[in-house]
Amino acid sequence: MEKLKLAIQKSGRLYEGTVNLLANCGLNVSGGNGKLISTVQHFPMEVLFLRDDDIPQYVQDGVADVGIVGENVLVEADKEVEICEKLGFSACRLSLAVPRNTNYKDLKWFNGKHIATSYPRLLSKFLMENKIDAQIHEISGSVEIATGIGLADGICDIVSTGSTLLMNGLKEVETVFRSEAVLISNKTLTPLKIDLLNKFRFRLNAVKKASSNKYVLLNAPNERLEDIFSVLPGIKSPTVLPLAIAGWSSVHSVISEVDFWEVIDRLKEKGAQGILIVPIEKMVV
Ligand code: PRT
Ligand code: ZN
Repeated sequence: MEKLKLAIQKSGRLYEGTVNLLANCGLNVSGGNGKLISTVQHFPMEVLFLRDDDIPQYVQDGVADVGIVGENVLVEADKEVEICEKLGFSACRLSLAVPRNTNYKDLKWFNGKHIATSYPRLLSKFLMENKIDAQIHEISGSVEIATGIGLADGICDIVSTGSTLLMNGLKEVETVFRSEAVLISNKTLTPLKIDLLNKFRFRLNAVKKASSNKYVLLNAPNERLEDIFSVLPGIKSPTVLPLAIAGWSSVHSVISEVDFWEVIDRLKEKGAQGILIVPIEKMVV
């Protein structure tokens, strides 16, 4: 039976998020111990464990059908692949940073300066768009020490918490690119592989939707229900069940993580009591 070949990072910052997301989709994989390939139970999928930098190329060439990789690596690699889904983990940004004591006002500061980076393609596109004429020094690692050792005036590197910059006496001054993990696919999949990919994406979306929504249960006097429904649209409409006490109901619905606190405040104002919020595991709508 044909299997969908998925390339994922074998270890590193993408690994845990990827494996957790797959597990939430009912796809249990385990790498480690130098394993290169693993099969998945109950779904026709084979998982290839690779270095993240190699994933775009493998997917372009069809060695893997799909892959999970950071957008930063994908765009820098500049390969012919399709982006299918943004996955919402391993969020980070590619930023320009300069020594902390620099009198930096705006991007023009970089004119005529030397910038060290592992992302020459993304950086040169950004500099060109902003009409900045700077010299790019491509280095493959430890970019954060480049100014300290006199190799460059500034750096362009991946930042998430900012603590690496801080520890190296640097300050972040511009964001060049925002990144998160994405699912990519080969551009010429067979109809059978496309069908498998759609099944996989269906699971991913059910998990993504569930994690951005909460199930809410509350009690309210019957005369306040209409008011409460106006704040709680639910998927179709809220579920209403009578309580053992006459004149009261229990209302069940789904609310999005984004406006969660605002909705809770408004529910309280409208007379809701005993509000319970429960996580949702999967959501198929
Ligand atoms: O071995 P392999 O080649 O597979 O892995 P790798 O070492 O090249 O990559 P890895 O595992 O470090 O990162 C994989 C992906 O995670 C990156 O391509 C990004 O998409 C994403 N990601 C998210 C990050 C970070 N956060 C991150 N903080 N990648 C790197 N960093 C590094 C950054 O380079 C810098 O050195 O962490 C440091 C900055 O972190 P803060 O928290 O101090 O700001
Ligand atoms: Zn890498």
